[in-house]
Amino acid sequence: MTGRIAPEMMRQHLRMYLVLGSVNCIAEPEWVVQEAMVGGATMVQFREKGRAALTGEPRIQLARRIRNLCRQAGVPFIVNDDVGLALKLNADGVHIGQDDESAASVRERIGKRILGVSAHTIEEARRAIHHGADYIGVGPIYPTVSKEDAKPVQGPGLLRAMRAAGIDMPIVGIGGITAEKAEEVVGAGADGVAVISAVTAAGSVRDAAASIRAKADVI
Ligand code: 3NM
Repeated sequence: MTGRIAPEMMRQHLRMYLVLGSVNCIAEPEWVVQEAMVGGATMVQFREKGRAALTGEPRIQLARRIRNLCRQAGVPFIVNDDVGLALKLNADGVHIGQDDESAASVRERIGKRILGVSAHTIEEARRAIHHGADYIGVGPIYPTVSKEDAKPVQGPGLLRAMRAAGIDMPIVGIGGITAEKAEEVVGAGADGVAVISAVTAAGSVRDAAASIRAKADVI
């Protein structure tokens, strides 16, 4: 790749974005990733957070194994928050929140890799674009059990408001999204849906990913 990712390509990768860490998984995270990709996951984010999260070498090893699975499947592998880990593993990109290192400084460090930034307001979205984000994650759209410090629920209205305000960059909705809700999120203007529990806690990971993907594909 010679330049930064084209927005149209980014939109495709965002269609069904699996976010996970070992804490989110009942089964082995590697198996969850594999099954979700068979079901149709289009991008994967390694987000090893929470009280029982792995640290040190086991965390790095898990990230590396997930990266390898993503590579084999041709699915972009994104690391949450940790730029050092992303560079060490030569990940395809990094996702950061508003409290992490500034987007402009992360952009400098990661070069042309994918940069995703969480945004909860139109103002934050504009700043993220200005600082070099390739996509923004907007949420929580619905109530979530997967993020302890989640902001107040925004509803799909925030997506509509962002599009109405002229924000045309790639957007993924996140927070409490299920197969039943995916269509509404995409209908409100998101290019795709980012999910944790609807896939990681599903009886059939593969079927859950497939049904979310099918709903997110209907634009
Ligand atoms: N970020 P689930 S909500 C990681 O609002 C994350 O920025 C959010 O998990 C945000 O699909 C969230 O299980 C958790 O609700 C999403």
